[in-house]
Amino acid sequence: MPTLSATDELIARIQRLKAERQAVILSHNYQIGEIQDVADFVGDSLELSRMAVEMPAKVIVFCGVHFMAETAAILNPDKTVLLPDLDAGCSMADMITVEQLRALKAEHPGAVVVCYVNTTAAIKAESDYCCTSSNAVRVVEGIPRDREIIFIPDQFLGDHVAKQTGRKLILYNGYCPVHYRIMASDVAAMKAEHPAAEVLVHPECPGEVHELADQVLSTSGMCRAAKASSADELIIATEIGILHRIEKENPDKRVYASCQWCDCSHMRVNTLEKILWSLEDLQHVVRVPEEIRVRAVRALDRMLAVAAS
Ligand code: CIZ
Ligand code: SF4
Repeated sequence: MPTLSATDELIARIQRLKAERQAVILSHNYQIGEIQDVADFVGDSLELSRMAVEMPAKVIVFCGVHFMAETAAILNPDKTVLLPDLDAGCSMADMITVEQLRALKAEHPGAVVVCYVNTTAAIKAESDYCCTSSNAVRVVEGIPRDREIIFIPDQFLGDHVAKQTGRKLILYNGYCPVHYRIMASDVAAMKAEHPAAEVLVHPECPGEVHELADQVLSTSGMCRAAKASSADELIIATEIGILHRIEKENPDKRVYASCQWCDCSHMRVNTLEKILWSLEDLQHVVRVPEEIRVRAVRALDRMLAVAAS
């Protein structure tokens, strides 16, 4: 009998325990390749939120960052949601506090608050709508034109949505430090080197990078566009974990990251070992206090009612 490698052994133990626990493993598109490969489903946060509701599991091992697991916990109070490492935070989500949002609301009484999914449960509880990068434009389009809109926390996604919808949004100055490192000059140099490549840019990138894009898309939008593209080469401007999926799904295309060092340290803390420990000890349970959950779920239900674009 052939001997199993340590990684194969680890994966076999994860699969056995997953069945025993009636668990599913959900992975964000930015997770390391071996986690994506062991997961039951890989997607963006809108798809993962939907899967967390639809999959008939008792336990959800959420391989992503804290706000994503929290979102799953808000939507599934009867399921156990586990985050393999509690250090998987999000620098953008940490950029706005409830006090800061309340101050903004006090400055603009009557404004509708749209929060990006990259926020804490407490911020979602103070918001009217939640959105992801794949449905932000549609969420804003669905709000009556005579209402003022506060859009938090990502200024670059907010600016993109304002341009796409022709709406004037009240923006906040949050941003993702990983996407902020993606430089327009680097993307321009790559385009010069690969003039036939299609350029796919995430809306969290700075505005000058959007201007160099063929399409500005969420991560799962990028995966769909990569498959549909007639180009042989793709330049991808987002967190580099996504290259694993795009390369796997498009073996005939050459895929270039616009920034080799744009990896998110929060996304990287999850490992196969930590998934196994998470299943063994049912750790770390992500819970949202009921008083916050019931308020946050309204904004999330409105997000789920709007399709991805
Ligand atoms: O919504 C998500 O999953 C995030 C954070 C990025 C994206 O565009 O998929
Ligand atoms: Fe947050 Fe940026 Fe990491 Fe996404 S890539 S989890 S927005 S810090």
